[in-house]
Amino acid sequence: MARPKIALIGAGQIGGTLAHLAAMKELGDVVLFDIAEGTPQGKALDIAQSGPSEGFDASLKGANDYADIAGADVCIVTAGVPRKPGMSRDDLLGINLKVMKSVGEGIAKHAPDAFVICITNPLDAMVWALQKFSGLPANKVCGMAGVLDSARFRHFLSLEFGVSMKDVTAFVLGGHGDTMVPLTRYSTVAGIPLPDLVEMGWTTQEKLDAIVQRTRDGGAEIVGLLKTGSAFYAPATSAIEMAESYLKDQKRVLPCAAHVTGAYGLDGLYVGVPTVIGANGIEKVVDIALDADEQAMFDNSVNAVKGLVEACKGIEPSLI
Ligand code: A3D
Repeated sequence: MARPKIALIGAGQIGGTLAHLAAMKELGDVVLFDIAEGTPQGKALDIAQSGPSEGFDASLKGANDYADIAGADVCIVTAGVPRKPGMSRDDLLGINLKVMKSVGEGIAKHAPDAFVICITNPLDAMVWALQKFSGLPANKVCGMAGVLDSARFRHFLSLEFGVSMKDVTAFVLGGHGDTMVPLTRYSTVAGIPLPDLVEMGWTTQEKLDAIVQRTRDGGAEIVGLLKTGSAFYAPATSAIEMAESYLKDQKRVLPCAAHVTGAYGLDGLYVGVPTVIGANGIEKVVDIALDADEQAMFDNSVNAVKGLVEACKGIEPSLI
């Protein structure tokens, strides 16, 4: 059986890391696509030459022509522009929307059966636009944010409690941005919910609130440190987790920006929710009950996403 084909649209910081991870995990053969001539070719060659030491079997190719992504099983989209210090994700909307148009058309023409994972910011609006531009089924187009946001939350919680990250689970809902909703009562250490850990004296409510805020600001903290771009190692790892669940039909329960219709009272909006990812793409949206505070935070996040979607329609009337 032929190896799966993984097309990475955008061969920048995240794209290069995705290619390295996909090859090392032998998820399939990799095509790195970018408009910058030489960049995807150079990265593909460099990563391929790590193969003898790593011992992986995967081919890597760099491309500037969409024809090279033909028949891809998975497309991961990072094409566009990242943030610089002082910028919000939303500041990227106009420029990255144009990029989504060309990417959506390229995928529709050459890889219409792919499972598409968008990473380009502002995430929820860009994945919405990418699905519209590509015309692919909504269950085959999703966005990566929740896996990263919950990984950040899990990392900070493991530091606070002095326990392995493996035993910390975390639950983050809503849009990828300042309005994301980390749900503490669905986040646990070895199954013990965070509010119980406050009662047990493992931490205080104040410290927990500070961790929630640090999670919301997790991307900006790294932008401030790097100064020249945004996070790329953990974003790449998070998207690879989603791609692997699709390719191996693992049916992982992962939070991602999915097309939500019916659940959470939504009608066709892309927003971060828990999903099941398997061979049919987004196979299920897990609709959990929210209490009044959580619902208010979720509504606030949904409204922020809706505002960005409206802004996209204002710029690109074909999306209306
Ligand atoms: P960067 O290293 O600049 O790579 C972007 C690449 O896209 C560059 O190589 C460009 O040449 C290429 N590109 C630009 N326009 C096009 C086009 N029309 N077609 C094909 N390629 C093009 O950025 P990065 O890899 O650090 O980040 C990529 C995106 O991911 C940015 O929008 C970030 O804001 C976003 N991001 C999202 C998250 C989430 O959690 C959702 C996290 C981190 C970064």
